[in-house]
Amino acid sequence: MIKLCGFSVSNYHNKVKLALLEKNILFEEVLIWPDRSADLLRNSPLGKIPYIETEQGSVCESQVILEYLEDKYPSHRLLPSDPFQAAKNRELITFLELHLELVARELYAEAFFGGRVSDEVKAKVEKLLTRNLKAFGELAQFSPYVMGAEFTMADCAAVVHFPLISMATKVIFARDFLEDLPVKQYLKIMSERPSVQKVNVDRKANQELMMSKKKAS
Ligand SMILES: N[C@@H](CCC(=O)N[C@@H](CS)C(=O)NCC(=O)O)C(=O)O
Repeated sequence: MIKLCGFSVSNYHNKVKLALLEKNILFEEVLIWPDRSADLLRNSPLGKIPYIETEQGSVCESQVILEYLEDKYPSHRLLPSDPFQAAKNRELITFLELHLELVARELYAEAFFGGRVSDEVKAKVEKLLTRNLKAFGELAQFSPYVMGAEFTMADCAAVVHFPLISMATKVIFARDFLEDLPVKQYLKIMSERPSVQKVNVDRKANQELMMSKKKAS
């Protein structure tokens, strides 16, 4: 059975978990903190989670894992079967991760972890996110899913990344940068899916565990 290794507060961990749940793949979850332990680095050389363990070995990087799952378990497809439409789906994922989430991630130290981010970095993030969100808005459909009438791989990414981008920009710039897109309505529809409900319940429990660990240390 596949083991999903990571922690449930992580958006990338939850992206993989959503794909596993939506594809009805049996899996076991193993709690791994990004503590740079020898065991973690052996499975994920950058010390990042999630990674999965399969009978053939481990695989890290959430998008690579999703592609592996799609190849290995072709039922309950998350990518359109038409190669062009599949490419358009991957295009959305690249925009979500490379051009939105990774840019917003620069804010997380101050937005979520009590650190400080320089004014220079904030200005750069504001400029890039403004430009990239406009471009993403040209591609996304929200009808009701990001790529149309079906839940796809792009939704596994969108559902987990939007809330963080929204929260981080609200904390740092006092404005939700996603407010011009129908993201609130989208997330409300998505929150009715059992897979999303499971991810949200597990995330809250993991958040509480993190807080209690922090208090104890
Ligand atoms: N590109 C990676 C990103 C994974 C990632 O950034 N994971 C974070 C948790 S959300 C992490 O492990 N951070 C610890 C670190 O970078 O040391 C993926 O898609 O899996």
